[in-house]
Amino acid sequence: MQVIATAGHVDHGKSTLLRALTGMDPDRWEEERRRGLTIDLGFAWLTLPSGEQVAFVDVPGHERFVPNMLAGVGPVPAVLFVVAADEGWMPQSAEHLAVVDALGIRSGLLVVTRCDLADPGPALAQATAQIRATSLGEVTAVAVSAVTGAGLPALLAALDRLAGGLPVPDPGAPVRLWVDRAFSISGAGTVVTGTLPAGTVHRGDELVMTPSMRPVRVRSIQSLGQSAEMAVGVSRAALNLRGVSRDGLTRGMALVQAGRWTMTDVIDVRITAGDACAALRPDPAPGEGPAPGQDAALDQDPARLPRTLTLHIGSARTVARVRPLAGQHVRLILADPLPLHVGDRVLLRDPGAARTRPGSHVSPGQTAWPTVLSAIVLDVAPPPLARRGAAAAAARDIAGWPDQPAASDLLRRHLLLRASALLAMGVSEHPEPVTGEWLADPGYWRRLVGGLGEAVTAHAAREPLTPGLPLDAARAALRLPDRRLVEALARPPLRVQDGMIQIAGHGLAAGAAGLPESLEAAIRILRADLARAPFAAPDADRLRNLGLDVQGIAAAARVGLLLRVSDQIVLAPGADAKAAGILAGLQQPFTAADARQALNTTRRSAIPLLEYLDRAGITERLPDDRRIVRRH
Ligand SMILES: Nc1nc2c(ncn2[C@@H]2O[C@H](COP(=O)(O)OP(=O)(O)OP(=O)(O)O)[C@@H](O)[C@H]2O)c(=O)[nH]1
Ligand SMILES: [Mg+2]
Repeated sequence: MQVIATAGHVDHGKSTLLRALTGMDPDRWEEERRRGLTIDLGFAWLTLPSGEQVAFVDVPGHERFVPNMLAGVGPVPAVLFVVAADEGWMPQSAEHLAVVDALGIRSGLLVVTRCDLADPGPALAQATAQIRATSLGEVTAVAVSAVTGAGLPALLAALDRLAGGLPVPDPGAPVRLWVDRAFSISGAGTVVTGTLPAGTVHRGDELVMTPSMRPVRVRSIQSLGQSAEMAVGVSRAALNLRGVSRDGLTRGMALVQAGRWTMTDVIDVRITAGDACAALRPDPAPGEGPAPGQDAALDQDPARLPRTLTLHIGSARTVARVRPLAGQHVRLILADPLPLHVGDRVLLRDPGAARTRPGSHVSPGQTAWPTVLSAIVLDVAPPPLARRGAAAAAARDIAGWPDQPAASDLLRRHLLLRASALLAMGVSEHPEPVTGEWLADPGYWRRLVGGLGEAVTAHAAREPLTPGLPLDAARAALRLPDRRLVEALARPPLRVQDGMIQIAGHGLAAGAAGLPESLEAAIRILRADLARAPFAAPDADRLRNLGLDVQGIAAAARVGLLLRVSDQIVLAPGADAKAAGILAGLQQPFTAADARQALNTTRRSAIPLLEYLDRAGITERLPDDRRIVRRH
């Protein structure tokens, strides 16, 4: 199936053409039929000679109903651009073309209607010239009369060629069905209809309804009036929903696959260049200022954008407050959250422009007061702009990004992202997680590795009593959201043990602590002794033989390689905590002799160690000389 929307000025024959093609009346309302005017979206379909089915979304041409037109054309890949032979290019011809261009629609046909009333030549030439300059480019043009039937076979053939050449959307793409109608059928319950641009909805699927994110079950599917097991984008679909009442369901809501979209009300976008950019600048005096198509002024001064714009995507629209960043980049704060991906294209209109625009004449060949801007969503979860200069910095972040940002772009800005969050942003390809589902910017991760080493060393120097830096303290110091990231960062000589980051082995890697190599070597040997007997402090002879004098011991203690218990007594870092743990296992209070025995050491080592623990508040010496462990 293909879905094609009509476009064109009021009364140019869009609905009549669809009636002639399909035998169905797209004007559904009594009021529309009475007034001969399309107000809301209409739907009709046919099977082409090739067998391909085409669904049409018929839009109103009247300028008052442009928002309805936008809702209809928003999610479709192709248009039938209608111009009446007897009227030629008119204001809403230009406005609808600007919309099509802003949406980036690349496929379509030009249909010059009412050619029984006038020579189609001039209208055709005029329209072709206008269309050529847009995303549609060169299109096939067909002149028709709905009254005489002239040109209709040629139009059907052209539709077949168009339908056959349209890209086939990914059936596995995440589902986002923009609701354009919601109603209830007695006995069946709630039904929503919409255009599914890509992906697949099966009968029985569970989707969520934005913005409430309430889960709904697809009870049954109809497409083009027929029951169906599934709808595969691109298609028109009517979904009968379980678990939701008709109340509160409106156009602009979307049915989405859980976890595949980011509901957001703050986005960073790139305003794309084009004729439409001229619309949002004051009109230059004749003969000066940028010609249409030059967006130089916008490039330099996004502050000229109105403070608020209306944002359209799919069948949705909301008010967007504009916060200029720099250049073409702006932040939009949306009045209502929308399910968005990076790379999404949104359309921006100046609601004030409709009141001020000329409304009457358009000279041939001139692009009439384009009223829409197109923007590409670059970030659906941009960091807040807190500091002064943050706007310029934010623009610098995203200025070099492609229109379809990749994981590496987003990670450079966000530093850390969960793979699931990235998927909800619309990016499924990503580098290997650093742990669990955490993805990290490589440069940031390298800085973190260094940062953790510094934090652990500084901690060891500051608090030689503790055996290492607790994971949570490290997490806080590095401002990380998850302890597992700290564990993933620890690499030799750091290691994770007992919920702490410790310096592994007998000290830091050679030279890492910044001590003379001979001193570090001596310390390594000493630490090997202490690994075997943790509370047997080396005696004076041993220290002298190793060349460890008072200054050397002090230096080693400062960088956390040794624990200096007293002038004569040195142990390995962490010996104090280890001793506290052992002593806590004794019956409290305990004597110095009990402690010496439990620690399997000599009185010479045990007494200074106990006094050290007293000073550190780990043990407390009672008036009767016995001790209790206060904390460990
Ligand atoms: N003579 C003649 N009249 C036509 C032709 N096509 C449409 N009309 C008439 O033009 C008028 C407008 O036609 P519609 O089909 O309602 O136009 P529309 O583009 O759908 O208008 P909106 O939906 O309001 O924008 C009607 O009176 C039609 O009968 C045609 O090929 N020949
Ligand atoms: Mg109509």
